[in-house]
Amino acid sequence: MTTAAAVSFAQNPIVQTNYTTDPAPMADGDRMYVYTGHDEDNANFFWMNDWRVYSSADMVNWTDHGSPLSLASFSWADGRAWAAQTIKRNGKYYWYVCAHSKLSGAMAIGVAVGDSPTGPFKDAIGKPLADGNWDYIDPTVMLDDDGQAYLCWGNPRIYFCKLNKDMVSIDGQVEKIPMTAEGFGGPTFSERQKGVKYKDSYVEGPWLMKRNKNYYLLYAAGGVPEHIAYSMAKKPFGPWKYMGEVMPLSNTGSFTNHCGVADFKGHSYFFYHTGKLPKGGGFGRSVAVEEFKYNKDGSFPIIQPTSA
Ligand code: FUB
Repeated sequence: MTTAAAVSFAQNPIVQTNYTTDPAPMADGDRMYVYTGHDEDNANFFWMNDWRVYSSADMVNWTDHGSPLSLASFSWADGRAWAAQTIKRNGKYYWYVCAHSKLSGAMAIGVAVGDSPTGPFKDAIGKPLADGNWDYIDPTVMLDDDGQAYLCWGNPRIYFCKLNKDMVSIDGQVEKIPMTAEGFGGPTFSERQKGVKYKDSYVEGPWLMKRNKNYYLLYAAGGVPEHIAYSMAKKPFGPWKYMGEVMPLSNTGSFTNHCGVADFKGHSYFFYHTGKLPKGGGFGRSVAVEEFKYNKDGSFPIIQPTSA
């Protein structure tokens, strides 16, 4: 019989010493790691230069592992160290990032590799995995039970591809997921292009995951400010069914939100960001976490942010 760890609550925001953004949790061994972006002090835009790592054995006390990955790690990158996610395969850790590309002058998706969850990390291939579009942001990665890995990203549409077993090359074509109202809430992508006001639909920050036999895509939705919504599918590439809100709009002090979900020691955790540190806000964000339980049918409950 597995005994679940005692329920414990971190103080939110979980990091009080830096502005941290776009959390991507990864449970590995006895620790929960969280890979974050990093807002600069007194920023007036997402002028971000590096990514950071934190870990905890109890979800209360967090160790700061510093910044093992930055724009300087990628010869092709010159700005906007935006959202990222790390995954383990065959003892190696692959950290998928997005950043502004000096090759294309637009945004690009890259990948770094390391032998430990805290690095050191280096650019795995010396060039972007995908480059050249302003909406090439916010990569999320998932390793399926059959060994097939998938990568998707994008704002305001979702690009989707298979990864080869090496985790650093794309297998086949990059596809665009159909942004239907059935899949992602309304209005559709083409309606939005014509100026129809955002309501529930996908914006950015996808988080692709599998639990039991269900595939989930959580994402920032709705426009400005963002809430978190999700869709479910029976296959990793859909068709997706819009399921509704996970974290509704509330007074978090940040007009963006960005989530990551992971199980750890028998508990389920939802990470997100707010503007709740002193002098924080839309460009001074901070990672927070809430424990939750899935509904019996596998759907997500409504998760409210810590109010104070
Ligand atoms: O942190 C920069 C950008 O803000 C991310 O890429 C988006 O998801 C939003 O959180």
